[in-house]
Amino acid sequence: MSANISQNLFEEAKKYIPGGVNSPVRAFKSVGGTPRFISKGAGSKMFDVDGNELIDYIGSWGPHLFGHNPEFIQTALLNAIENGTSFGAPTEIEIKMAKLITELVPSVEMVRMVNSGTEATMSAIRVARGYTGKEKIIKFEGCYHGHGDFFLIKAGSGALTFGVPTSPGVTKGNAADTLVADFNNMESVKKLVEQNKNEIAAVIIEAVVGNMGTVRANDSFIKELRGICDEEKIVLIFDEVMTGFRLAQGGAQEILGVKPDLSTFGKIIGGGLPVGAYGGKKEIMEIVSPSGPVYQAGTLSGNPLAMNAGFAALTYIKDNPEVYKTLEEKSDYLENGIKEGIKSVGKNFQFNRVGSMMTLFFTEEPVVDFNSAVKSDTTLYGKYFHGMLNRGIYLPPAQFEALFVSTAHTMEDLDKTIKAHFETLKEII
Ligand code: HOZ
Repeated sequence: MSANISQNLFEEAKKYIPGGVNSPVRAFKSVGGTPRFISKGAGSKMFDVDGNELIDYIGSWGPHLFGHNPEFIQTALLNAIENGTSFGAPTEIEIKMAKLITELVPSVEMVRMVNSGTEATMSAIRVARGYTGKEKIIKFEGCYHGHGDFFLIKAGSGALTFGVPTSPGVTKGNAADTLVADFNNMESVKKLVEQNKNEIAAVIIEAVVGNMGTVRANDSFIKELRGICDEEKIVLIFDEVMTGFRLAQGGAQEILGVKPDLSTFGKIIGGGLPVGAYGGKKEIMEIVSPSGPVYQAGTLSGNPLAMNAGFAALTYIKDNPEVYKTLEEKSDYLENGIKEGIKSVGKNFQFNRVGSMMTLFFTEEPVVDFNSAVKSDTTLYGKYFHGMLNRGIYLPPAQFEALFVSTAHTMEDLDKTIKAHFETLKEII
């Protein structure tokens, strides 16, 4: 598969953009080789500038539940753009969007739009601190909540991929207010709560993690976490930037049966445009400015293009709840094929899947938390990634990420993927 044009663009990009990319994982650094520059997406496919057609399992890291560029989102955008791109003043679509989110996610009674998942998580923490009058937060090792200073401590995703889970530039002060617990380990949470009595404002978690690869919180763990937050008056925040509206209409909280106090969203609520949101209990959200004292603002927040695209996506989900059944069937089919492929080479590599999010870990021990995830052989993942890419399958260019199935993936795509998987494993094991 030729990548000459991508290679030239990458060299050019590196002169003007740090590392040649605007977000680290896409540079292919952990898998080696040349990142593909994409010229177009349609349905389940992406097309690179070298003319290669790729079956895409990133889907812009989650939002493309219906594949690339579905007609109903194009139409919503084209209609919106006729009326202007940004006003910095309220529009009616923002109310429709907020109402729809509160309808689909019962724990969300009020919601504020922002421009990215990072903004959403940073703002949710500020609100939790303002609401409780406390300063410390608990996050989980390997969970990633965007690149806000106080989250870049033992973080997952790109931070983990590049081996600097705690970034330079994060001050000691910021780090001191962030306590790190072990995912799926209630004892570690209890210990921190005990040691920091009445000081913890919030616990933030990806209840189904996408950013150390796919890892689901145990039912008992997440219920106990809810319990301890209630007892200690700690705001429980679910980071649903990846899982919101992807795993179910009501996100990870719906499938786990636990209601957080605040939730953060991104990706799909912009239908593929840059957007984020945080929301939750009215009593908490009402302290956000201008109804309350906690300041948070943004000129592009509630941007009419993003709102119209997102509203089209969420309306589609509301009107067609069977999309989740379709996603489950397709994902299940892919899972079976992948597991057969693993067996065919006599290995027991772990495959974690929750709905249409999944990860093949190159380790034979169950992956339930950060420590078990990092046992994966990342060199082998790199070989696997390239074997698949050479066969036209585009996977996350890092072991510690999820891959995403969309309704646009056809049976032919899935069969082609499974065939490529068998061949690649045979080649690299
Ligand atoms: N690490 C991000 C997803 N978990 C990747 C974002 C991007 O490169 O677009």
